[in-house]
Amino acid sequence: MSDDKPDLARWEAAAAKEVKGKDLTWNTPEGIAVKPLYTAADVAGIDPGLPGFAPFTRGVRASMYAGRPWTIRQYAGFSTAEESNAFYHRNLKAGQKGLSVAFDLATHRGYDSDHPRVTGDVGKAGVAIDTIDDMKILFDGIPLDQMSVSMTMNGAVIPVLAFFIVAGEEQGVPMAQLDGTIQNDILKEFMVRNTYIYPPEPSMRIISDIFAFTSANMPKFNSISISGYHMQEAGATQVQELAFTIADGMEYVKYGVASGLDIDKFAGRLSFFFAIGMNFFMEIAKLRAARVLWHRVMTKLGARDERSKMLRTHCQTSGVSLTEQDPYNNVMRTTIEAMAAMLGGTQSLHTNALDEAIALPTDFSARIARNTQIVIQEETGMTKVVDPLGGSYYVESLTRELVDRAWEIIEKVEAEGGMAKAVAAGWPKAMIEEASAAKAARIDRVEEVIVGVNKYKLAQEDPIDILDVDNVAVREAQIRRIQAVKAGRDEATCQAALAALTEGAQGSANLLALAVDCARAHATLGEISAAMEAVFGRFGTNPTPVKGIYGGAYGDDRRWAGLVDGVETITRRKGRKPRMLVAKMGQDGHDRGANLVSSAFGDLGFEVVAGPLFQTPKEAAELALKADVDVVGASSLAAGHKTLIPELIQHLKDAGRGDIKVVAGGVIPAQDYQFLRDAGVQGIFGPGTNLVNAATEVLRLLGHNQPPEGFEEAAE
Ligand code: MLC
Ligand code: 5AD
Repeated sequence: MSDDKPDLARWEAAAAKEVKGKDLTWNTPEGIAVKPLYTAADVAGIDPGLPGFAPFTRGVRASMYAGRPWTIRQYAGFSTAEESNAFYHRNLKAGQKGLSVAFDLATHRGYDSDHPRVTGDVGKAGVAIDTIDDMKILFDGIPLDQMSVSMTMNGAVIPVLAFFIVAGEEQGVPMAQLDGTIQNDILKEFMVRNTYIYPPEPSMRIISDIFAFTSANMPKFNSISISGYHMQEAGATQVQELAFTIADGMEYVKYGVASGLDIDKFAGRLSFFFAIGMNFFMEIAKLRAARVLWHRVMTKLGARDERSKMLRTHCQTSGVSLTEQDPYNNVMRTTIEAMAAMLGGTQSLHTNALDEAIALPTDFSARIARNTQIVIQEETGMTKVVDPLGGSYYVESLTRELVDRAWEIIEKVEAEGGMAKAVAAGWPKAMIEEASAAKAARIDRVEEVIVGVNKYKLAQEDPIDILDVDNVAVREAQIRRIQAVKAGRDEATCQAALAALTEGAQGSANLLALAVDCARAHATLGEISAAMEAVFGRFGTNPTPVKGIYGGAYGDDRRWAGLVDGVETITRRKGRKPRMLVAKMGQDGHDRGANLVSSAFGDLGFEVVAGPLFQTPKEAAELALKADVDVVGASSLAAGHKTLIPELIQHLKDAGRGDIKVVAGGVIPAQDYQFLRDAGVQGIFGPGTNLVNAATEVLRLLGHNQPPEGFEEAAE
């Protein structure tokens, strides 16, 4: 009998015969060679231990979801505090368990709604919060001693946290009882998300001040949410996301310790945040690997308390994995991702809505997203067993591989002096952008399938109902409230509190403590931010698009060569290369799309002017004129397009350069296309646009009408 027992060699032979010798290894974007079969041989020497015990591979709690399921925490916010508050109440009534506030971009960047730089942004990508009055309305009827509240805020973290503390006080809840999380993760902002305000050094000081304040006064509050989410959204591989997030965490701990805090006094309240994309097992292994890595790192940094070494995390299903095309497919995608998050052992989860690729959720799409989690928790029995994949040959082996690969990157970061230095040097951002360009090329070349986008496309898309926020009306309402607050406050007290904050920024007083005084004195978010900006300054950078990755993926592809020819033809005709400004207007810092476009068009032979972030339409127009471009590509991912792009076109016309073509790309719903065309936009490239097709369109606009012989639209 035992002679008959098949061994690995026999399996290999049998499999090779079935597939006629084809290599079944899957080389993932992380560079991991995934084999078609894992066996006991792959987990030799691996002991994942038990849940609730170090190094927490199998979860941070002994009973995990069998004891208490993860928190259903849906990120939301739009328009005014009143509207967002009503939305929260409806969601909580329908089974959501924790709150998570999305602020608008004006708030993120420390501007009041009446600031001239934010006309397109107010109330659009989140809720507008200018004063303590707004914050009180936001949590009206929500007991802050019982409800845990996450606030995604990084740039304007000091005024927002101060408003939250004072809103609690006014509800009669002392700050010691406030339960929740503030994102407060600035390093990843400099790398990928871009809602910073101040330069890196004072930004890091702000984080240490928050650690000091919350560890002394708010024992239930998680002082940071160290986020890899946005790295994956920006195109990072899972290994990059894992490594840079853990390395960011290490850096914050080192700064906290350097500021004089005892590591075990604050480290137990650090939390994490990861994206969960479509590579199901990789994501499960990533969360397990993250816990192992954090335990290792914190032991190294001298933590003694086990709580300090325990990686607790929130997860969000991946926005970038969802599509505008055939959008109901997004429900399946989100379900798969939610399952990966729970099988990986997350503490809290946001599931994206099916309209993610084009708008903020409606009541309908929010319901389906929320119910995705409720169905998993309450109908499937999946929560009854702790870490049900523990011991899986594949998952355990992948977990170890991810730990090892991320560790290599972490060691490189450490060798170069830590993440703050690495971020300043720029190489993590460049690494992520290279991964992003490679991924875009894989999708555009259909080496990676996206159903409904590059394969199985619908002949006709039916528009779905989406949420549209009237930013003009919201802005007017906010301005009225700012004026009322300013008229009703004791001006001398308010100005004294603001002056004290400025003085504190010059010295070493705790900025959050001083900002709480400002909030009590009814200073606005913009005023509190400006009081620190007076000392710290405001930070800005210029994008540096990666070269050769997107174009390089095309090799001698004939469509690509045809486009390169087209660019050369235009170059000969004009006596110079065609020039394009890739413009980012408003406070929208989502630059993945803009960076990709800059890279791809640069690789084609365009002279690309990668415009700085946060321009006003006037500034973008001035840059277009100065650089004498032929075309402006306005990239918009935060819904400001209907305000900002028409203004840009008007400025160009006023300068007598209506001949400069303007195209728009990004998160632009089909419902807005006609509006933009009427305003003079000559090409619109929505989510999922193949860059080769977009380039063909732009060349046509520039008068190059003949696609080369044999040319077909890409990705048919
Ligand atoms: C949990 N508990 C248990 C248990 N499980 N007790 C007994 N048995 C079990 N099985 C206890 C915990 O110890 C804890 O108490 C309490 O229950 C709550 O559980 P938790 O697991 O800590 O969950 P939660 O409160 O939800 O906290 C999760 C978190 C936190 C630690 C990850 O930081 C968080 O909620 N983060 C959310 C971040 C977020 O939503 N971000 C949105 C980003 S959106 P105790 O006393 O131990 O605390 C974004 C998009 C953009 O960023 O704009 O770009
Ligand atoms: N409401 C709900 N979800 C939001 N997201 C961003 N802003 C909001 C909001 N106001 C989600 C999207 C996006 C991710 C960063 O967060 O899923 O991809």
